[in-house]
Amino acid sequence: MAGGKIYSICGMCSVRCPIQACVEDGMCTDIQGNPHASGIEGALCARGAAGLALVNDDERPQAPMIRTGERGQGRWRRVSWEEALDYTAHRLQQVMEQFGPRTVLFSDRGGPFRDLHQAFVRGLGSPNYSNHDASCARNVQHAAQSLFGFGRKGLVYDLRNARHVVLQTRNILEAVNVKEVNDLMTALDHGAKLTVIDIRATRTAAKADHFFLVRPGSDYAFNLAVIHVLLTRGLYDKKFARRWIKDLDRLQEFVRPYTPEWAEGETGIAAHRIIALARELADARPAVLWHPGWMTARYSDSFYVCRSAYIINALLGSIGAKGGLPLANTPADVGRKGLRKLADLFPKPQEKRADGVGWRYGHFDSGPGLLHLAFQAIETEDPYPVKAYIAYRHDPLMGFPDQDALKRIWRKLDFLVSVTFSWSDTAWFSDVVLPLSPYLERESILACKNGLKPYFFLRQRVQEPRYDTKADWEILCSLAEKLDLKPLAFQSVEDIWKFQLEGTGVSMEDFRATGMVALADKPVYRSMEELRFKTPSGKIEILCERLEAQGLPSLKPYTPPARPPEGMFRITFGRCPVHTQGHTVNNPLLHEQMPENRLWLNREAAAAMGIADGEEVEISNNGRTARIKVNITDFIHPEAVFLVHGFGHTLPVESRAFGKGAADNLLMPGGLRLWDPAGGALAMQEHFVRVRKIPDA
Ligand SMILES: Nc1nc2c(c(=O)[nH]1)N[C@H]1C(S)=C(S)[C@@H](COP(=O)(O)OP(=O)(O)OC[C@H]3O[C@@H](n4cnc5c(=O)[nH]c(N)nc54)[C@H](O)[C@@H]3O)O[C@H]1N2
Ligand SMILES: Nc1nc2c(c(=O)[nH]1)N[C@H]1C(S)=C(S)[C@@H](COP(=O)(O)OP(=O)(O)OC[C@H]3O[C@@H](n4cnc5c(=O)[nH]c(N)nc54)[C@H](O)[C@@H]3O)O[C@H]1N2
Ligand code: SF4
Ligand SMILES: [Mo]
Repeated sequence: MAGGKIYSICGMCSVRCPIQACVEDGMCTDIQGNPHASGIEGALCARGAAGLALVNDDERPQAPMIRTGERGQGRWRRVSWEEALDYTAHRLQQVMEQFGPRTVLFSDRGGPFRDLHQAFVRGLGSPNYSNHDASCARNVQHAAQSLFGFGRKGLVYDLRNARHVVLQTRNILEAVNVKEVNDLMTALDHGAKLTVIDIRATRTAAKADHFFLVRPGSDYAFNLAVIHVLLTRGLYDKKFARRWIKDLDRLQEFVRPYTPEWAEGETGIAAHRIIALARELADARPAVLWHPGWMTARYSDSFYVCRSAYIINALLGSIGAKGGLPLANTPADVGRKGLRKLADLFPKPQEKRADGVGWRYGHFDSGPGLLHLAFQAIETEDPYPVKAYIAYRHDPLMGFPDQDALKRIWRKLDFLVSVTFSWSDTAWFSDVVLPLSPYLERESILACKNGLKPYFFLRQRVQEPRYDTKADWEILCSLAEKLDLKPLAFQSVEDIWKFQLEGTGVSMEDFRATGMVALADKPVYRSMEELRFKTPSGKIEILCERLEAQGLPSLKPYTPPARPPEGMFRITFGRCPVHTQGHTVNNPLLHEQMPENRLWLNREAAAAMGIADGEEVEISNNGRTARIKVNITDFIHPEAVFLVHGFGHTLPVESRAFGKGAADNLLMPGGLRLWDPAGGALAMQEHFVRVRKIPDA
């Protein structure tokens, strides 16, 4: 590791782009995108470029800590790894002996490295592995499953080859995935059209051919009208529909009343514009990609918005099509063997999940379940108590609504441990903090990316840890050893890699040239005939038995979103290009780029309250109050205010982020109980906030 180039994987957000790091004298000097990775071609986003600032930040946990004061008080004892891991293993053992292994809950950030985490939780004998996704993309996941029988990642967004891309609740140029941005820009260069549907004009909207500023929460009406036009005017792909869509007649009947003229009243978008869009999409089909959304934990009908977006794609014949949403290939789909799973080292626990997923709620994906329902189980002890919680690179106190309620619930835990590379509200509230090495200072297990051209990839350690921090495998395999989970007690990462590669025909040597191992020579577009949808009929099912069995409609009639009460606004939120969620706000470089968030406020609303641009205002909801400066603009729907998520930090250990901007998640009292029963995700935009001018002191 003395010098040269090392291929690895970015860890500044959950996209995990391939990178190339330069090393001199064992120290990383520069990072760029991996030039061999298709769609990356050397590029990184601003956050990826700030990876070294993370490594060099001394305001991150530098050694294991055990709490000495009350939870959240911030009084810590710095301990050795030996003591921290012994203590953690001992406390977990205590809980498991007293209440049973099922009372241990674990959540992470999902993604390609989760196999190690799942193995650990299985090894403990708990069914309660969960992730962040109830606060992110679960509605999209469940929408895909309800129609296709497989999840959202069973389809690829073929942006590069699309002729028309529709982004609805998707700010692709600011909520960044480098490959997606590059692919979209390439498509636009080649003449593709871009349509953006948002409640405010984003940088993505600035590049669009068509921009629709919709009433917040009315997207379902918009989409139903598009379906209406496609069906009543015969603009849909009839051949595809006949072959692949079941119950089209029921859809036809259902959308009859949802005319564009009706939708105009709901969405504020002129009927003729909706009709024109449907026509343009029909002209471009099947190379059309109507994005089903990503961060869709927003409304009580977001699941149905995602579902309707997928249905529009199906009507345009773009499911399975080049330039639309072709089928993702697993290694098996291209005749190769996938990585051997660490989770298979242990039998699958037979116990029911504490969140009720898979048995009480038969229509949800039991993979990661639904974390807010697991939190509910901590509170109610129904179906059984949950006594220990491992928050693994996860900060629910910022990522889930209603921090006060969640802290109240967590007080019932006997043991709470956080594994993280930065301070977070959750880490601060934990009993033990196990500091993870930042991604440049650790290696990870091997991972596989399914897609048109599936590949294995490797995160390598670029330099040795600056502080007393450890890699995931070091932490979990040591705990496994102490807890007597022998099969997972690997002594080196090479042993893990060897285990994973067994039977794949790939060796570690094969990663040397580019850090990745492609499993196919070129992108493979499998034909639809090679696929049977994993539904009972083998087709795309408009009526979903699993939903109906729960008493939930497959085709939900439209209910208009509540209008904000006088003087109040719907809270909306999202990303900015230079920060990731809540954990980069204190990064020295990124903080410099954007030290605080501002509240987007419509110009007329601001004028009515006598508020000037840049002025600090008070926002509040049911006794929760924050202060934030306003950004006055014509380009946001007057019913909404918008703020970038992740600000408003209050931890004294983060000197840069401390007290800057406001936290949207604090303005959502009762939000843990507001969720979509059909899609499972939280409905975090079903809150109204009051904006007040601060009287002169
Ligand atoms: N109110 C509101 N709530 C939201 C959102 C919102 O916009 N508004 N957004 C939602 C969305 S889309 C998501 S995905 C969730 C995110 O919620 P989280 O996943 O909790 O958020 P992060 O800040 O990405 O990461 C959590 C912690 O993991 C630590 N960490 C440890 N190792 C790593 C690593 O290798 N890489 C990274 N990146 N972090 C590591 C970070 O230091 C951080 O403290 O929040 C959701 N919640
Ligand atoms: N720079 C950066 N990139 C990221 C992340 C990050 O933290 N920073 N996080 C990653 C993660 S975890 C995720 S989930 C993705 C999220 O990716 P996106 O979902 O694309 O990002 P968001 O900014 O959350 O939301 C997208 C847009 O939805 C709009 N919106 C809000 N309400 C409505 C509505 O009612 N109707 C419509 N049509 N639009 C609405 C918002 O104004 C916003 O512009 O980004 C990923 N990429
Ligand atoms: S999108 Fe940016 S921060 Fe996220 S993994 Fe890629 S380079 Fe890193
Ligand atoms: Mo997300």
